[in-house]
Amino acid sequence: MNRKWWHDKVAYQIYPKSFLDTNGDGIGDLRGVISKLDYLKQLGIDMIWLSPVYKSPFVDQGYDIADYYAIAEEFGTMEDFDELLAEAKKRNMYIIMDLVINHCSDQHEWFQKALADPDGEYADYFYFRKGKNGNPPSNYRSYFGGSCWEPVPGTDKYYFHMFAKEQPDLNWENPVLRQKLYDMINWWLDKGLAGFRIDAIINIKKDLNFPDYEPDGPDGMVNCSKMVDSVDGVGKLLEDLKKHTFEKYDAFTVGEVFNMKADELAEFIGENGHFSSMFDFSAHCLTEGKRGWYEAGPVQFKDWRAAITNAQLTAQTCGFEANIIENHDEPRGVSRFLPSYAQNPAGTKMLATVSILLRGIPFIYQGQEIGMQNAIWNSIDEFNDISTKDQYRIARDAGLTDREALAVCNRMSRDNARTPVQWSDQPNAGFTSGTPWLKINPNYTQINVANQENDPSSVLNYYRRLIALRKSTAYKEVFTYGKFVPAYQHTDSVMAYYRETETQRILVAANFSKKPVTLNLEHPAKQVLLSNMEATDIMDSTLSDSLESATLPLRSCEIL
Ligand code: TEU
Ligand code: CA
Repeated sequence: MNRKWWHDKVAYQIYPKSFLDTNGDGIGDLRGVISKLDYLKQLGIDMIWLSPVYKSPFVDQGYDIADYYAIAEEFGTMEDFDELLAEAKKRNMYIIMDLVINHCSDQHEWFQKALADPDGEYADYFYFRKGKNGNPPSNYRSYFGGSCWEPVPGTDKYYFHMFAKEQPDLNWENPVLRQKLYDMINWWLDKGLAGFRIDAIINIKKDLNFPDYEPDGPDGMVNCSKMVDSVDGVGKLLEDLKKHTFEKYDAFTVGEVFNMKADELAEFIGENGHFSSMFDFSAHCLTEGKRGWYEAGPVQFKDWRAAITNAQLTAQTCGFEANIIENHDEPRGVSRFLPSYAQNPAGTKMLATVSILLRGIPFIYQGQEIGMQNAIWNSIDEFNDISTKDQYRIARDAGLTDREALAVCNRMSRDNARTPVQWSDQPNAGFTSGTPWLKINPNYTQINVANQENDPSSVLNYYRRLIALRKSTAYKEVFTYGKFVPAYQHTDSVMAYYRETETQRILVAANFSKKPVTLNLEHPAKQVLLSNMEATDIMDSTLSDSLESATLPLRSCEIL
């Protein structure tokens, strides 16, 4: 496998709106990001993914772009952005942006021109289609609820959108549009961007016949992902995209890809794949119901372990996946993947260890490094997220009471990840001097960066040690290129694996149960590199007594 500059990088996702506000309007901004570059550098971060900062009406928090060449006023100016690039460069850090090109905002000039002339050239930048017998052209349900088709005012046509109606899908069959997108991408790369995280990209290929499918819900509609599953040819589009843009710059790309066909991984991230990497969502998809997450139950440990193990084994046959615990679309990992008795600092460190040392590129989501958790939401009105409101509505329609539907939103809402970063125990968690745009998790008085800075045993300082270990001269090779080998999978509650090269073997072992567990070591251990437990830990003492240990006692994370 050819080595690439990004293989050994550790990345961090910033959701700018909730990161740090510097002018008191309650909205995080680019100056806030600039002011925390040293903090991120100290954490060990090499690469920053900025969720969208382009001009947008924010119907879907910036994933609805009105101008690909402009910075949202809320976040600052192009000068701020250029300064961010320069300051990152000074620190040897890379910036990647979000690339949202399956759709744009209905406020984008292209769409406005299309509406003004529904038979003109701009209408062909989108999918404008006539209805069928007074109905929309097909029976697809959009990801955010309701039909994928919205009437074009004053005509007998509809336009197509897989997300909100304010996010019309772009017509990738149109070469003029494609060239405009390529020019835009190259314009950003010329500025010095290191690459992109590519949004919802699998959706760009449509079946131009838009055939009806068997409904999957009482609304008579079918999830529009059904069309994505059924159509071929996305690969050709992706290859063309890469050839005209990323490839020329040796840019790093990480795809947000759901609904890929199982045997296509190598085509996506192999040696000459469409992307440098793509996110492994296999553990997150465990809670994906047919019509979204409203019907999903909690994640079972064994399913979680199997999902990650399988993803690792598959990925290492061809390339590098990007590993996450959470992102801006998912609830907080600590609240989701840890049993309630382990939702404490020791458990948080355990989850971090298992995830960060996997084979692939770790992406840490803002606040994860201090163990931020889901918030408690008391009413549906406290949420801002468009998809949460839709899932609540579907849940109510399906017969759940307000309390039950609210409970699901508490567990699964995307807003759990979007509450502002907890910087200190000062008012508004040090995020803003104004009124925060979204509620702050009241646990900020305990969980915050300032508290953890000075506590050597904090989650934050553990993350620093963990990342430093991964990147250390002695172990960088094994953690970057070492094989992933699952271990102790017969145990009920232990997630364990080796990372190995020809000369090194490292065991990562985590006990998710309430009881202590002792592993009979297959390979005697020589040294403990890192433990999520305190220094007095039984594990450390056992091993220092006899440098060749045959057993490994793992305490339960129930112990605080
Ligand atoms: O998310 C896309 C997404 O999460 C899914 O809807 C996915 O395409 C679908 O489940 C496939 O089965 C991205 C962003 O991360 C998210 O924040 C945006 O809201 C969305 O795209 C629209 O741009
Ligand atoms: Ca601000």
